[in-house]
Amino acid sequence: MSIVAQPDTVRPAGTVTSTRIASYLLAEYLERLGVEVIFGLCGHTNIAFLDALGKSKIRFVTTRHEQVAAHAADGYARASGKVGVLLTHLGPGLTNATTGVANAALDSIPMVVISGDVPSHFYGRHPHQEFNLHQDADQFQIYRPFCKRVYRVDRAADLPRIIERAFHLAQSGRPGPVLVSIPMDVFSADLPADAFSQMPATIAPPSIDPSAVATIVGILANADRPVIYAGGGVLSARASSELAALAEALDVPVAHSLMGKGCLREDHPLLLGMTGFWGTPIANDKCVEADVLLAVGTRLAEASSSSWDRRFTFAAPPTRVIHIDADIAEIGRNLPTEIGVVADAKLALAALADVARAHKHRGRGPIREEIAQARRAFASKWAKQWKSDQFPMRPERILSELRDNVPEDGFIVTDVGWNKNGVAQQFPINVPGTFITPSGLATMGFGPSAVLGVKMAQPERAAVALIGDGGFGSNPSVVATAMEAGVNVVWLVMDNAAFGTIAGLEQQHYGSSFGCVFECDGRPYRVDFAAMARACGARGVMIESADQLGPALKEALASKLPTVIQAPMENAPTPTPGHWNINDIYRKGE
Ligand SMILES: Cc1ncc(C[n+]2csc(CCOP(=O)(O)OP(=O)(O)O)c2C)c(N)n1
Repeated sequence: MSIVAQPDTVRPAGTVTSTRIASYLLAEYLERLGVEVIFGLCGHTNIAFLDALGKSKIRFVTTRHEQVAAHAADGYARASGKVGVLLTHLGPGLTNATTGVANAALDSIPMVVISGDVPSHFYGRHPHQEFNLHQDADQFQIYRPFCKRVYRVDRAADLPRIIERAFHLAQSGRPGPVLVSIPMDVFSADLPADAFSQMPATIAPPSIDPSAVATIVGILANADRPVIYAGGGVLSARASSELAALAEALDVPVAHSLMGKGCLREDHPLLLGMTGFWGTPIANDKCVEADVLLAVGTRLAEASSSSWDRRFTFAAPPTRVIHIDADIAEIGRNLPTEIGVVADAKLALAALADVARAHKHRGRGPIREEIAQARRAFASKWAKQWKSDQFPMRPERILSELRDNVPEDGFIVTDVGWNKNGVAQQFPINVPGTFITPSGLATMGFGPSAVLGVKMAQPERAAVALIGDGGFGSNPSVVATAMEAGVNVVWLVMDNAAFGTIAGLEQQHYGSSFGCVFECDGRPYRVDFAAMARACGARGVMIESADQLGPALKEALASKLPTVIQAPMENAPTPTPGHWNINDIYRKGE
C-alpha cells in the first residue's frame, strides 16, 4: 500500500493527475538545481535515494568513511563555487560526517547534507540505530551547533519545501551547511508529480550605501598608515581584482588572514603577507602600526590575530577599524570597530575602488620599496633551505619542488601541520582560490579528502594535497576512492614520523614529545604509504633523495592514475613571527 502525502498548499481540483515516489522526484529536482555530484556512503536508510541517483545524471561518489565524503563535498564547493552535497546513512553515518560538516561550517562553505533517518512511524520505539536517549528520533540535533539550520522531514509533503529551503539557506548570506534528515519511509512515499516545483530565489547580495563608501574612502585616503586586511570572504566572493583596484587607487598595503591567502598575486608590490602567529614580520608590523585598518570578509580569528595581543598584530585603538562582512555577528566582536558594513565583499570593494580612483590620497612614502625589502629579508631566512639537499628532506625544499612543478592555476590543498603553516607563510600563490585549507576547525584529515572534490570540480587543473603523515594516516582510504572515482589527484606526504607540529610544541614546553610521535620498538615508525597506494592500484613513490621529488611530481601530474608521493622529512618548526596565547598557558610540573 502506498500513501499519497497531502500537499501543503491548496491545489485547484483536477490539476494533479499523477504521483511518483519521492526519492525519484528528489533526484530530478537536484538535477534541476545543477547538482553534478554527491559524495556519500550507503546504509539501509538511503538506498531508495541511491537507486534514484543511479538513474539520474548526478554522479554519486561513494567513499569509505563519511568524513571523507564531507571533506570531498567541501573541497568541491570551494573549487566550484557551488553547493557541496553529502549523503549519509543515519546514526553512525551521520556522526562520522560531523567533523567534515563542522569544518565546512567554520569556513563558511555552502553544503547540503541529506541523511537517512529511522522510519517515522517508529519514532521513539528504538528502531534500529535511532538516537533516542533524550528525545525521539533525535539525530538531527547533533548537527545543531554547526549547521545554519537542521531539518527533520516529518511529513513527506514537506520534503520539497525543505529541500528548497536547504539550498536557499546554504548559499545565502554567510554560506554554510544545512542538514535535511529524511526518514526512510519519506524517501518511499508518493508525492504529486509536480511537488518539487519551487526553485530557490536568485538573491541579489547586499551592497554598500554610497554615503558609507564616501566616508570610508575619505578615511583611507587621509590616513597616514592605512592597511587593508583581506579574509576568506574576499576569495569566496571572487573579489581579488576589486581588492587590487582599491589598494592600488589609494596605495594601501594589503595583509591577509589564513583564508585570505591568494587574495593578491604574490608579486603584487602592495602585498604584505599573512598576519599572526605563523605570519610574516612585515604584515604583523604594518597592521600593529596602522592608523586605519579596513578588514574585509574576515573573522579576525585568533591565529591570524596573535591571540588579539595588541603587542603583535592588531592594536585597536589607536588603530581605527572599519569592518565589511557578510555576517553582522562578526563585526565588532574581536576588535573595537568604528564603522561596520554588512555587504558582499565584491560589491563593496568595487564601490570603494570606483570612488577611490577619483580621490586624492596622502603620500605613502617609499611603502612599496619597504615592503619589497622586508619580504626579501624574511624570505632570505629560508632561501638556503629551499635548495637544501638534506635527507630526510627539509620542508622548505618540498615547497620549492611543489612550486616549480605545479602550474600556477593548479590547486594546493593542505591539511594541518607544517604543510598549512609553511604554505601560508612561504609559498607563492598567484591565482586566487588555488590555496585550499581548513582554517576555522583546522581539521587534521581535511586535505587528503578535500582534494578529491577539488579535482572533480576542476578536472582540467592540477590538484595536489600537501599533507603530513599524521593527516594522511587518519584516513588513507581516500586512495581507493580516487581509484574508483577515476580522479588523478596527487598526495604529497611530508613524512616526519610524528604529529610533528604538536610533537614540537610539547618538546618546546615539556622537553619531550610523549604521545605525539610514531614509534615501534622505540624507533621511528613510518608506514609505507607509497606501497599502500600501489596495493590500491594507484601509483606510489617513496622518495629516497631530495633530487627525486621534482621528477616524481612531474610524472605524477602527467599520470592518469592517482599518486601518493611520500617524502621523508625533518621535523623542523615553521617560523612564528607572531604570538599564540597557548604558549603562556603551559606549565611543567615535577
Ligand atoms: C582531527 C584533529 N586532531 C588533532 C588535531 C591537533 N593537531 C594539529 S596539528 C597536528 C599534527 C599533524 O601531524 P601531521 O599531519 O603529521 O603534520 P605535521 O605536524 O607533522 O607537519 C595535530 C594532531 C587536529 N587539528 N585535528
